[in-house]
Amino acid sequence: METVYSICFMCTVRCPIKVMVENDDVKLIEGNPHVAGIEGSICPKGAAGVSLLNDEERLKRPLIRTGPRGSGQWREASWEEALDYVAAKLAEVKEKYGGRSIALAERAHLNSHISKTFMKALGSPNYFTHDSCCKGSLNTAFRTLTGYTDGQVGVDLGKARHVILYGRNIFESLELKPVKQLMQALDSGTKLTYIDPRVSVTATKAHKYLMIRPGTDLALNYALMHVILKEGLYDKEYVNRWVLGLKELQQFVEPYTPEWAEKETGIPAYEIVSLAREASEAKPAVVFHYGYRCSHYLNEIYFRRSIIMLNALMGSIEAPGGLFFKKGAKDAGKKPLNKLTDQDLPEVTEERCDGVGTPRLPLPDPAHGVVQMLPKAILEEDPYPVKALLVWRFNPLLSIPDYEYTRRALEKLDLVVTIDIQFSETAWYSDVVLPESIYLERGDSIQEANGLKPALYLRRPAVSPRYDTRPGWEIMKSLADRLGIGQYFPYQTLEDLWVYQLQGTGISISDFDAKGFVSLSDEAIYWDRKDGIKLKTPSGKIEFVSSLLEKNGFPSFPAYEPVPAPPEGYFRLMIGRTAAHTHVSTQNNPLLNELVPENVLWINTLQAAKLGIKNGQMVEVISSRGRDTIRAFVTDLIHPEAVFMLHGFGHKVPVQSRCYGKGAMDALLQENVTDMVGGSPALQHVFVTVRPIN
Ligand SMILES: Nc1nc2c(c(=O)[nH]1)N[C@H]1C(S)=C(S)[C@@H](COP(=O)(O)OP(=O)(O)OC[C@H]3O[C@@H](n4cnc5c(=O)[nH]c(N)nc54)[C@H](O)[C@@H]3O)O[C@H]1N2
Ligand SMILES: Nc1nc2c(c(=O)[nH]1)N[C@H]1C(S)=C(S)[C@@H](COP(=O)(O)OP(=O)(O)OC[C@H]3O[C@@H](n4cnc5c(=O)[nH]c(N)nc54)[C@H](O)[C@@H]3O)O[C@H]1N2
Ligand code: SF4
Ligand SMILES: [Mo]
Repeated sequence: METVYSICFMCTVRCPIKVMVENDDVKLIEGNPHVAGIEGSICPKGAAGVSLLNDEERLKRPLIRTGPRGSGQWREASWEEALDYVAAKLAEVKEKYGGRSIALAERAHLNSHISKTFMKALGSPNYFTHDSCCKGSLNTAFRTLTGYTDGQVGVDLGKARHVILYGRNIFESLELKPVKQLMQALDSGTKLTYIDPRVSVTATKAHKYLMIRPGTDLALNYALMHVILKEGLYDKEYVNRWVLGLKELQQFVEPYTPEWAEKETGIPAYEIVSLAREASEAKPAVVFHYGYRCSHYLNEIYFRRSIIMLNALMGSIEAPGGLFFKKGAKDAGKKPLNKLTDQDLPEVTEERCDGVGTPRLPLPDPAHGVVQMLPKAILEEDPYPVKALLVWRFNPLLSIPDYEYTRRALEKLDLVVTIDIQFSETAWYSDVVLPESIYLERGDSIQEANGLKPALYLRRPAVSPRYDTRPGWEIMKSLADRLGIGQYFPYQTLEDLWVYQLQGTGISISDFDAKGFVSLSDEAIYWDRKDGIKLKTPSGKIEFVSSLLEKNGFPSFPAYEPVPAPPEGYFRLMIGRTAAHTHVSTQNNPLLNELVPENVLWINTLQAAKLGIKNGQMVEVISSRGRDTIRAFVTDLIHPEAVFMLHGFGHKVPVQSRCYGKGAMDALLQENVTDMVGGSPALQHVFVTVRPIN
C-alpha cells in the first residue's frame, strides 16, 4: 500500500491527511500523524472522502444546457467545446458591456490567487468570495480594532485557562486542531462557559451553560465590560500600553448594568457578575471567543467588536492562552511563496458592483466583496449591468439568503458557468458546468499556513481522476489562454505552478516528501507584549475608539438598540451545522447521508403544545420569503422565542438522489438583509410561523 500525504477538502479547514492507496484506489484516509495537534485524527467528513471519490452521482464530464435554465436538460460536451463556448460568451459579454460586467464568486481556496489574477486580467473589480456570508462583519470588526483581518488572527485554546463561547458550537461546527486543543485543555482544568439559546453538544461539555435570549449577546457584553471596568478587573498595564479609548468605553458602558442586561438577555445579573470575575481571574490566558460564523444580526459588527474588546481588557491579545496574530514566512525570517497576484497586473479602477469601497459600503473588505449584494446589483443593474457569472466552489443559491431572489438574479444573466464537483443548485441553474477533479485526484497551489508556527502544506493527487474532470487551476488557465490573457498564467503543469510558487524560497517539492509539509519555524513566534505588538491601526494601538469607523461616519459606541423581538405567534429562525456535514455540500455523500439524512426543526415544548405540534410530526415553516416542510423536534433545550434547523438541507437537484427534497432549506426562508457597517448578512433576522401538517 502506498502512502500519500495531502490536504483534506471535505470542508474548508484543510486538515493535513495521510491517504492510503492501492491499485489507484483510496483504501483509507487518516489525519497526518506527523503534524502536531492532528496526530492521525480525522473527522467523519474527512473519513467519508472515500465515498465521494467513487460516487456515481458526481459530475463526470462538461455539460452544456439545452433546455430552459433549471430544467435539467443538458448535453455532454468535450472539454475543448465547453471551454471554447465559455470563452466565446465571456468575450462577447466583455465586448458589449466591458470587463466589469463579469463577476466571479468562489469559496476562497488554495487557488484563489489564480481566480483573482483572472479577474484583474479581464479588467473586472467584481471578484467575490463567500467570506461576507460567513464572517464579513468579524473581518471588519478586527480591522477597526487592530488593522488586521480575522483571518490573520488565531486562538490559542491549548493554553487558555478559561474559554467563553458565544454560540461558537466548537464540538459540532468543528475544526480538528482547535477541538483537540480544547479537549486536552479541559482535561487539564481549563474552564468552559457556553452561551447559546440552544443546548448544543458544546453546551453539554461546558462547566457553565447560559441560555441567552436570541440576539442579545451584545447586551451581555456591555454588562460584562461594565463590571470589569467598575471593579478594576482588567489588565491595567496592558490596557495602558495598547488600548486607545478606555475612558470613552468606561463612560459608554456606565448605564449598562448587570441588572439591565438581565432584563434583556434573561441571564441573571449575579451570573454576569461572576462570569466577569471568573474570567478575569484567568487573565491573560482567557479567551472570549470571537466566533466563526458571524452573520446573525444587523448589529453583528458591534457585537464582534465587543468580544474583541473584552479580550483586550483581559490583556489576552498576543498572550499565550489568548488570541494571537498569525505569523507568516516573513516573521520566521523566510521568503514567502510567490503568488500570481504578485505580477504586474493591469490596474482595475472601476467601482465594485456591490458598492464595497464606496460610500454605500465603505468598510467591508474589498478583497472579498459582499456577495449577498450581487443579486441586487444584477437585478437592478445598479450601478451598472453585470451579465456573466463564474462560480467556483460556491453554491450561491443556498449560501446567499433568499433563494428565490438569488434565483431571479441568475435568470437575468447572459452567462452562468459553474465549476464544481457535483450538481449544486447553482450548477443546475447554469449554462455550462465544468466538472473539477476532487481533492484526492488533483494537486493544488501550495498552502501557506500561517500561525504561531508557520508552515507550508502540499495537496498532492492520491489517485487518477475517475471521470473526465480537470483541476481548477488548469480550467482557469485554459480559459485565460482562449481569452488572450494567458501570459499571466506562466505554467503548463502542476509542477510548473509549484516551482513558480517556491522560486527563491530555497525549498523544493521533494522537501514535502517525508511528512507532507515544510515547517518554517520550530518555535512559536510571539511578539513582545510590552513593546512589540505590531498593530496596524493609525495609532498603533487597539482602537476602542476607531479611526476607521469614525472617519467613515460610524460611531465607535452606538447606544444599545435591541434587535427586534419576534411578534406574538412568530419565532426567530436560528441555524447551525452538524459534525456530520459541510454546509450545503455533503448531504448527498453516501456515508454522511446515512449519518444525518435530513434536518429537523427544534421547537420549545411549551410552544409546540400551544400549536398542537407533536414530536416527529411534519410541520410547515413559513416566512415572508417562502415556505418549506420539515419534521418537528420538540424539546426543552431551546429558548421559546426561537426555532432552529441545520443549514444545508432541502436540496432541489433531482439527480442528487440521496438528499433531494430531504428536510428544509434555510435560504428559502431567510431575508437578504445586511449589516451595512460590517458587511455580513443577518441570516437570523427572519421570523417564521410554524404549523402542523396533519
Ligand atoms: N442560508 C445560509 N447561508 C449561509 C450559511 C448558512 O448557515 N445559511 N452559512 C455561511 C457560511 S458560514 C459559509 S462558510 C458559506 C459556505 O458556502 P459555500 O461555499 O457555498 O458552501 P460549501 O458547502 O462549503 O460548498 C459549496 C460548493 O463547493 C463545492 N465543492 C466542494 N469541493 C469542491 C472542489 O474541490 N472543487 C469545486 N470546484 N467545488 C467544490 C460543493 O459541491 C458545493 O456545491 O455559506 C454561508 N451562507
Ligand atoms: N461539521 C462542520 N464543521 C464546520 C463547518 C461545517 O459546515 N460543518 N463549517 C465551518 C465554518 S465555515 C464555520 S463558519 C463554522 C461555524 O461554526 P459556528 O460559528 O459555531 O456556527 P454554527 O454552526 O452556525 O452554530 C451557530 C450556533 O449559534 C447558536 N446561536 C444562534 N443564535 C444565537 C444567539 O443569538 N446568541 C448565541 N450566543 N448563540 C446563538 C445556534 O444555536 C448554534 O448552536 O463551522 C466550521 N466548521
Ligand atoms: S475538519 Fe474534517 S472535513 Fe474538515 S478538513 Fe479537517 S478532516 Fe477534513
Ligand atoms: Mo463559514
